[in-house]
Amino acid sequence: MLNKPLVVGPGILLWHSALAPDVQEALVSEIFRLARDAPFYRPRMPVSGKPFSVEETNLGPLGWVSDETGYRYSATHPQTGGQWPAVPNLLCELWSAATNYPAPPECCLVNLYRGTARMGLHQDRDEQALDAPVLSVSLGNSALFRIGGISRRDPTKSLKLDSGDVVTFGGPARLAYHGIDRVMPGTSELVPGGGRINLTLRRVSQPESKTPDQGADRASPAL
Ligand code: MD6
Ligand code: FE
Repeated sequence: MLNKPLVVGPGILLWHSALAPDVQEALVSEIFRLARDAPFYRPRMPVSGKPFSVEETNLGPLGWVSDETGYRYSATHPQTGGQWPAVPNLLCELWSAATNYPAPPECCLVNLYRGTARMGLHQDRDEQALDAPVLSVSLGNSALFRIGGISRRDPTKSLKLDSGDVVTFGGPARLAYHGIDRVMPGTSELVPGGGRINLTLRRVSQPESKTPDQGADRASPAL
């Protein structure tokens, strides 16, 4: 399913054009179809309640949501109160091929960038399973992705992400700061109405251990 990735930095892997154009097209139409059940909405910043410039929805048993009370995972859509649609099989297979993680993703956050939407520098750290990488899929217009280190003040580098690109953040990069500086208008015709879609897949909870040994290991890590 995947070729050899480019190592962008420690723990950061990039598969350029991992998804063929017909697969990208099918994925985008599937996302808009699923979004009829779980519509895109604008999350709000903790405390201030300022709306995000990005619109979001989720797929999977847990959705990542944000409002005045903070960031959290929720089994239900904040507006409809309904459960999130399931993660499409293709994405579960991609997760497994790219991360080798022994359990399926629990959250696929869908970010929709229209117009001048962007995403500030942040860490993905609301998950218990920090041993699992985060996997991101880019669809539609190209974007300038900024990646730093685990301190906000660490130096950053910029990476262009094109439609069909897949990135994983794991190990030393799992808590690296990152964000989207800018989406480049007119660089793709993939997303109806224009813009960019990013899918971010995550394992949220620590999987149940498969053997008593692994369980003992997690309960009392060797010191
Ligand atoms: C985006 N991506 O590409 C936003 N998070 O629109 C992310 O926030 C992200 O690309 C964790 C790991 C990879 C990512
Ligand atoms: Fe992120």
